[in-house]
Order: sequence, then structure tokens, then C-alpha cells
Amino acid sequence: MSGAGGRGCGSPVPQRAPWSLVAATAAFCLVSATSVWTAGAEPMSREEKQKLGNQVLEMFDHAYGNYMEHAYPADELMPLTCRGRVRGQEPSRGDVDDALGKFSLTLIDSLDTLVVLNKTKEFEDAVRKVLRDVNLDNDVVVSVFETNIRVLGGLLGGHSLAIMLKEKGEYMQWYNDELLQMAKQLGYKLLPAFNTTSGLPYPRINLKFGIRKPEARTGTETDTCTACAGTLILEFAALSRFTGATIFEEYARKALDFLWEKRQRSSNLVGVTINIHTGDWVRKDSGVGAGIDSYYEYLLKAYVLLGDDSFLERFNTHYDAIMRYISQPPLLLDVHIHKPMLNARTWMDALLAFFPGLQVLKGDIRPAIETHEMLYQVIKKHNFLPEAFTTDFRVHWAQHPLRPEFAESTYFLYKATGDPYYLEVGKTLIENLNKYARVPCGFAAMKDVRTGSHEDRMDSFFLAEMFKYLYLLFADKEDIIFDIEDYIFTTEAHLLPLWLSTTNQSISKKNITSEYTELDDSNFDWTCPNTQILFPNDPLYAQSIREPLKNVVDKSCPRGIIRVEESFRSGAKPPLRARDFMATNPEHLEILKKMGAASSIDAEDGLRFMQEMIELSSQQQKEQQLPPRAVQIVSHPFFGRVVLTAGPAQFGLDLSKHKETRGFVASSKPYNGCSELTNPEAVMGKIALIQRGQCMFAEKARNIQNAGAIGGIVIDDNEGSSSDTAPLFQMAGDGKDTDDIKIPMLFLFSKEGSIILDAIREYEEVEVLLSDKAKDRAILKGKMIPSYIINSNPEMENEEQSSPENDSQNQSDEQVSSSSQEVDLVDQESSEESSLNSHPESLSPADTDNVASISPSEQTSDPTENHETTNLNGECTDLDNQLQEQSETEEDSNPNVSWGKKVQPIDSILADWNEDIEAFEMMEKDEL
Ligand code: DMJ
Repeated sequence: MSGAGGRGCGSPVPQRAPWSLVAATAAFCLVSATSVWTAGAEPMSREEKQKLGNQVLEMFDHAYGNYMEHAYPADELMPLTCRGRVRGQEPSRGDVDDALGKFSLTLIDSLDTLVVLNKTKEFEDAVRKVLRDVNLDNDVVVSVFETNIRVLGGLLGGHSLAIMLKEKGEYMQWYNDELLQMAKQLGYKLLPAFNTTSGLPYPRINLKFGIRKPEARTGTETDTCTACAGTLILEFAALSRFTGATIFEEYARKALDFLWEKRQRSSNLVGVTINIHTGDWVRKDSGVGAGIDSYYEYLLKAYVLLGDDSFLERFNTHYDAIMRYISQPPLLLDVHIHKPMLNARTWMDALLAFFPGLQVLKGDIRPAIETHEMLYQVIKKHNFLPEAFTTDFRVHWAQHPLRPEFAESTYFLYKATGDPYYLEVGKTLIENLNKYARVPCGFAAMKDVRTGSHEDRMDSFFLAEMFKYLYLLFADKEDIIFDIEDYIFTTEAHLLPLWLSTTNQSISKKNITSEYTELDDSNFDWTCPNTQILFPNDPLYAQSIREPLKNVVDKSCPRGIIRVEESFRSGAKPPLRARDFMATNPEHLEILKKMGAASSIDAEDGLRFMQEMIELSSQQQKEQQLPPRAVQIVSHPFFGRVVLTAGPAQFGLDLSKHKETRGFVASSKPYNGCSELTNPEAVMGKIALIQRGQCMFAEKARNIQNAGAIGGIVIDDNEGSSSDTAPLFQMAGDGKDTDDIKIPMLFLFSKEGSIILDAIREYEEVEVLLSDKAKDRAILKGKMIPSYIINSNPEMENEEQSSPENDSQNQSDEQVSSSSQEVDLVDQESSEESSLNSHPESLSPADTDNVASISPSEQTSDPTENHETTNLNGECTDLDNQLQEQSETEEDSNPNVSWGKKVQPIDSILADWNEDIEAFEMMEKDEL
């Protein structure tokens, strides 16, 4: 999401229509408040701000440079394997891949970032590359939503700044609207998606063949997400107004009109998913995060950009409903559209982090400060915002794909309040990115914020949005070569000029509807908010709102949201939880006695306690689920920056209880480790690498232990398997007593294992750290280089993915198959079965259903996530921290561009593997 730059109410805005005052709704706050701030957090010096701005520039160079060097013209960089992600050449990740259209996505998404970051020369080069290399006519099925916000938006943002630069007279003098022509071409390619009776677009389209034709391979979908259908108006209207071709704005307006018609009339809320033919709500839950977020954003911004009152009326009506039902400060919780008093979830998703920024644009600062502060507390606990977290701030879904929403809200809150606190927040974001996400070849998404493990993924929005907001946060007006306040940010942070509001207005005139007399006008803010009211002569305003929330995450024990708030306000002791109950504790016995007797709240507690006791005992009967572990490569040139997700073992040293194990790696002989090692001298004192298969995991462990190894890493022999697509795998013992195994054992899927094997080939001496959680790079060794001075590792890109040992001994007799469970007891199966299952095509939906999975509820019952306990004083303690302390096929139609030249197709297995975690699947579907 994002907001308008805008001007103060009093600023002369000759090129803008009267409705531009609404752009100033936020703008007034932004401009004025920044200058009135005099107290609160320590102000940050200009030097410090410049230093941080320079750090952002260096980080951008690292991300963009590695993309251009190792991935371009592919859509995205895979920062762990240091190569481009090309659709059809990597295992499918499901809907996430629908953003990839073989159109050099990251380059296009980065265009206007280059100008914001003052890299005008690089922008000029990048535009030339787009014009020379990018083909928009590929036979590939893409998401209409993603293509609109990232590619159409990227081209329009690039065009907007290209004409600005041209006008300035130094750069882009040759430019003749070529990006706009490409944008128009793309716009026409997207139009067939709107061929529905409702006017809501199909979710996907084939760039070459459109929709429905047999060659298109798409057009049978019936549902789309609300944000998918409702996040088009800015780009489509800009395209119409830039070109004079009215059709784009008309189509986007029609889709918005339909969504508005379909709002639930009594709650004024919209659901997450809608049937594009009937208009029925398919998912009737409603929030401000995944699946809906940018629909609301675009209503308000459409008003800002286009000056059409109907958009503001709609936004305000929805906003009123959001604040009434969904906002439970500091939380934002999904509800049912028909029963809006009923929460639909007990967790929040990371996408809602944009909402405080939107609230700033609306001028509603207090709840923005509250929610932002709550999110910041979650980030402080986990370094990043997990994709989903519960109302008691436990991790619900541990991934973090370097999303920019929180940085965006931080920027807008700083502009609105001028409180230097938000600069400190930005500084923390920069530090965490460098410390935990930076890898030699870019920045890698976090696979698990708890372990610090990485995913081979750097989404284009990281360059489009994150660096813009972070840079702008620290920049003064003179650091930017144009006036940012003359532009509005799209949801992908692309810049569209506000002067479009007065250009080619015929479309809007023709389409404005007049049905809005039914609405209560008193709900609408037509005037510019005054910072004297927002911050009534009290510069400590933001701080005073934040202060009570300071410990909301650290001090909260898992419990119901209403009670969280209640006890938070009253300072009362939290209710006793079943898992904390100790029969020997007199205080607990006293509380127990009271339950059901004294008050309705006690009765409620009593019931909850009983329920929890039942759940707890059934949970304890379940098989032990261990959390993932981490293998961190600490030797040159990795220096701890690459963290691989590893499966745990149910035997050997428990890394969550003991100090981590660190050592150089050595391959065992025989590589399968199934008999006494013939190279004990090579593995003595080292961490032995062993191939999966042919005997029990425990047997392998004993053999390497006997040879003197201090730990073991079992590497999957199913070529192409990856923790990106497979569920967590844990190694079980042999059904006998395994107490004799003292060394730690971890499991790596083939892709992660090959990163280590490649490193051995390249650098010979490779040192790793086996632990429950990645360790801070700074404390790994005195040898550490400053985290922001990184050399990329170009050599890695051409390395083969399989080891020589694999080649000779790859008699994989085991696979992650329908029979495999999270806990594999036996490390043996017939090779016949293996070869059958090692092909994705052989995995029928039924097969994949049987694949080991971790459901969201299982995830949350993961021992690592239920670490908060209540001590005798009723204070919450965090076992997480204690533990941490203890252990610290599509054709390529552009002949000029070689898409696959740098790519080794390592992952042929597991393609199209269904996501196995139901919540994961749901979120991915709503993934924006
Ligand atoms: C971006 O592509 C856009 O901001 C979108 O609206 C939401 N999700 C991503 C970033 O997380």
C-alpha cells in the first residue's frame, strides 16, 4: 500500500483540482507535524540520518547488483543458489509463481526505485534494457493482480519519472514515451480478463493467448480475491489518463462498482473471496490483511488521484465498519461479514501491517500508532514480522518474505508525527535485514523467523518498496531529485503524478454514479485535519499512545484477546493456563478453587482451564513434534550469512538444550554411512556428511560417531527435494535405545545439502554451525566482516547441484512419499518405489494429500512456540529467550534473451506438489 505525498492544505497547488485537498488529508499531517515536533525520543542528527540513508543505498546495490549480475533477465533472483528464477525450470511454488511472466519482473519493479534513490544513470540504463529485452507476449499464465501492480505499475512509475527527468533537461532526453507504449500493450493484454458479466476480472490470464482458448490454459476459475479485483483503478486510470484510451479506467471502475454493490449491507464489510460470475461471497471472513488490503487502499487513493467523491464515500463507509468491528486496538482481527461481532480468526497476517500507513493517509493517527507499536513489538521478538501471528503474539506461520508493509507504515507515521522514534524503528529494520537476511548474493527471505533459516527467494517487491520507504524515511527534501509530494504511491510503491487528476477527466465524469445520497454524510471527513487537533499542543502525543503498549508482546501470556486487553488495562494478573498449572503450587490451587465460584469471569476461566486440560493431555499423547533446526555456514565467504533449514533427529544431542555444535564438514566413506567408515581420519573431530538411504538413521549416526565425528548431517538422496516445498522432516531412531548416540544429527533436503556440497567443491574447507536457531553473525567469530560490506559469490552460480558421490551412489531407496511421515522410522524402501515417486507426475492429488504435513494448529502446538509461561509472581517469562541464551514449459518468445542460460534444473522432483499446510495454502492463495 502506500499514500500520497501531497502538500499542505495551505500550499498553492495550481495543477490540482479542488479535491486535491483530500490528498492533503495526510499531507497536512505529514508536512506540519514533522516541523512541530520538539520533544519525545531523542532527535536524530542529520549525519546519522545520512549514514543510514547511505546504508540503504549500499543495501539496494547489493540486492539490485546481484539480481542484474546473476539473475537478469529472469524474473527474480534466487539468492542462495545465486541464479535466476525462471518459471518452468524450478519446482512450482503454486500461486506465488503467478507473478512471474518471463518479463524481467524485478527490473521493471525496480525502475522508479532507482530514481528515488538518486541513481539516475542506472535508471537510464535500466529503461534501455527493459525496452530492448522485455517481451510481454510470452505463453505464460500470470496473475492479473500481480501483473497490474508490479509490471503495469512499474512501467507507469518508470514512465512518470522518465518524463519528469526529461523535463529537467539532463537525463532521458532520448525518451519518447516508450515505457508508456509498453504499458498500453500490457493493458490491452489484461483486458480479456474482464470479460465476465460481473465485470470482475478473472484472476489469471495467459499473456499470449488471453483467456478461455484451449491454448490459454486458464479461464476456468470462478473465484477471485477482493483485493485482486479491487486493486486496479490507480494503474488503469493512470494508463487511461496518460494515453487518452478511456477503456482501462472504465473497466477498473466497473469492477469496483460491483464490489461496492456486493458489500454486506448491514455490516458494510466485504469478504475475502468472491465468485466472479455470481458475485456471491465465497469466503465471508473480513479483515484488512491478505485478500482485501489494497481494495481499501485503492478506494482512498483513487479519491486522492482522481478526485471522485464516490470513492471517498465508499472508503469512509468501509472504514467506519473496520473501526467498529475489525479494529480491536492494538489488534486488527478478522470477523464474519454477516456476524461482525464474531471473530473469524485468532491470528493476524503480516500484510495488515500496511494499515497504519493507510490510517495516516486517512488522518486517523491514534489507532495507527497503536497497531504499529504492537507490530514493532512482534518484530523485536522475532527480528521480522512472521507471516502470521496469534493474538497472543506467538508465531502462527513462521515465514517472512521480506515484506515492506511495516517499513511503509513506519515512513508514514514518521511523516505524520515527526517523532524520531520512527527513525529508530527504521534503523532496527535495516540492522535486522543486514544481520539476518543478507547473504552473499542478495537478501534471502526468512523461511522461519524462529530459526533464522533462509529461503531461496528475493521477491521483486523487496526492491520496489522496501528500499524506497527506508530511503525516504531518512531522506531530507534535498536528498531527492524531485518533489515526492507531487506523486501518489501505488500499492507496490510505484509513483504516479497527482497532476493526472486534472488530465483526461472525461472518463470519470461519464462514470460517476449518483447513488450515494443514501449514505449518512456525517460520517465523512471533507476537511483537512488539523495537527493542532491531532496533537493538541502536546508533542509527546505519539509517545503517550505507544508507552502503555511497550510490553504488550513480551509480557503477554497466551490467552484470549479480550482478556489480554482487559488485564492490560487493569494491570490484573493473567488467568491461570492449564499448561502452567502445578499441583504443588498453593497459589494455583487457590485460583483453581475460585474458578466457577466467584464471578462470571472466574467461571469463564474455569471452563477454559478444563478445556485446555483436555487439549493438553490429548496433545501430549500425540507423537513428539520437534521444531526445525538450522545449519549455518560460518566459514569464508559465507560468514554465517547462509542459514539452511534442517530437520531434527529424535536421538542424539538435543540442540535446543545444549550448546550448538560447530565444526568443519567432511564426507564419510561410504557416503551412506551404513557400515564402519573407511576414512575415520577425515571425519575425526568434524561434522560428517552422510547420504540418506540404505540403513537406519541411527545406524549412520553410530558409525560416524565411532569414527570420531562430532556431529552428522544426513543429506537427502532424492534429487531436487527442498525444504521450500517439502514438509519438515525429522529422523527417528531405530526403535531401540538410542541413548548411546551423543552427537547431534540433522537432516538436509537435497537442495540445501547441495549448497554445502557446492561450497566444499569451491572452497574445500567449509565450517558449519548446527543449532536450534541461527546465531548472530557478529558473535560467530572475531573474523566477521562488517555486515554491510559483502562480496557476492558469483562462482556459486555455475556449480553443479549434485555431488560426485551422489552420481556414483545415488541409489535412492527412500523418498518423501505418500508413506513418509513427519517422523521417518526406517531409512529404507525399495528402489523401485523410489524411482516411481521421484517424479512429480507420479504424485496424484491423493498421493500428495498423504504427504506428511504440519497443520497450523500443530504448528502452534510446536514446543518452540509455547514458550511463554507464568511464573509464581504472575509475570510472564519467555522460554524462547532462555533457550536462546542457553545455546545461542513455457516457450520463450524473445530471441534476444537467453532465459535458461545460467540455470541448472536441479529440482525436477516435487513440481506442482500441493502445499501441505492448509493455512499456508490459504495464505498463498490470498498472497498479494
Ligand atoms: C506487494 O506486492 C504489494 O504491496 C501488495 O499490495 C501486497 N503485498 C506485496 C508485498 O508484501
